[in-house]
Amino acid sequence: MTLGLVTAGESHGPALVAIVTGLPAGLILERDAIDADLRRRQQGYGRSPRQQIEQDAVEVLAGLRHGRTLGTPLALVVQNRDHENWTWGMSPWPPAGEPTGKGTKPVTLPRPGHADLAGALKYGLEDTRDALERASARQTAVLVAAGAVAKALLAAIEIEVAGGVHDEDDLQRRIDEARAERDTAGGVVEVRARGVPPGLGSYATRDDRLDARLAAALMGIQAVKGVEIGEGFALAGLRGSEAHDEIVAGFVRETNRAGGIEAGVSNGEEIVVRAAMKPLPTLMKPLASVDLQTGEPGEALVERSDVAAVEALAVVAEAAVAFELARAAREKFGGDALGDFVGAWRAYLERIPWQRTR
Ligand code: EPS
Repeated sequence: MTLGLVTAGESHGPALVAIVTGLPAGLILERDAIDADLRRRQQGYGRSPRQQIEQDAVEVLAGLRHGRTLGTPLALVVQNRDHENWTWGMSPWPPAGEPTGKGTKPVTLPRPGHADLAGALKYGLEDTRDALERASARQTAVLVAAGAVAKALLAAIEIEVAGGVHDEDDLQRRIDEARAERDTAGGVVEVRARGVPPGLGSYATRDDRLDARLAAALMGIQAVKGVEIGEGFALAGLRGSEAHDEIVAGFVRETNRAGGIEAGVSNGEEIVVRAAMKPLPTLMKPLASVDLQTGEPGEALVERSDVAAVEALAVVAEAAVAFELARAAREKFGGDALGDFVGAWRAYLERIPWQRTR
């Protein structure tokens, strides 16, 4: 038993879609809780005016009846309100009538750092919009909806996941300065998960390792260029005697430099992961580029965008971590009905001599 997730959707297309498989039957979902996370993702300093157009809210098309999961694929949808300005440009079918609205002219000046050039070369595109629309971080909206579902499942086994900005102190100042210079800014976010029992993930194969999965999930978010678990990169400079977390009575630790994961397996301490976001690649003062049509030097595409989306990343990273933890928990505790899943978790906690401290 495992959880599956597939998403689809272009930034200015009609809607974003996620299908979550492998949920147990009988999990109660709160629409308000999902929508609250969608709103959190939209807020934050430095976002584009796009966020005043969108009012993200979840729609459920399948897998739920009267607020309870059916144990069948759960289909989630978040509409793109901005699509009404792109009905010709982003029409799924050949558009009727004269070009009107946004996205009608091909984009041929790729932005360094975005998917434009890679997509054009790889897929043989003449209009980089065919790449950038899907590569856009807009799709993180529906990932957050799936993450909210994962958080509901984790709550049933008393796991809580929370993301926040790591270098909060000077973030706003850095964003203000970047905006004033028509530039962009990045930052670091941190996600913590409390209540994770020892034994999620495995050292058996690379694909089972919880740290590898969390890193892949975080790296899979747009603009993330670095991930660390616990003290991560700083551990490399320490001696072994300073780097590891001694085991004390109850099989718990007094320090948590490992960030709650050893050998790819949770060890019962808080899980701590960080993700570094690069400055966003759409600049109002564009970098050098080359026109895909003419081969002539030019300046990269300039279009409406965020100055920074670090606070949004904190919410998205929280969702990604929650989804991976829920997936590992489904693999460990299984069960077709929610009660089976929770019962297996309880029995496991009774079996192991670990003393739960939080
Ligand atoms: C994005 C570019 C901007 C962001 C977008 C991600 O879109 P637009 O050009 O429509 O303003 O606002 O993020 C969202 C729309 C969102 O909801 O997070 C990009 O190129 O990745």
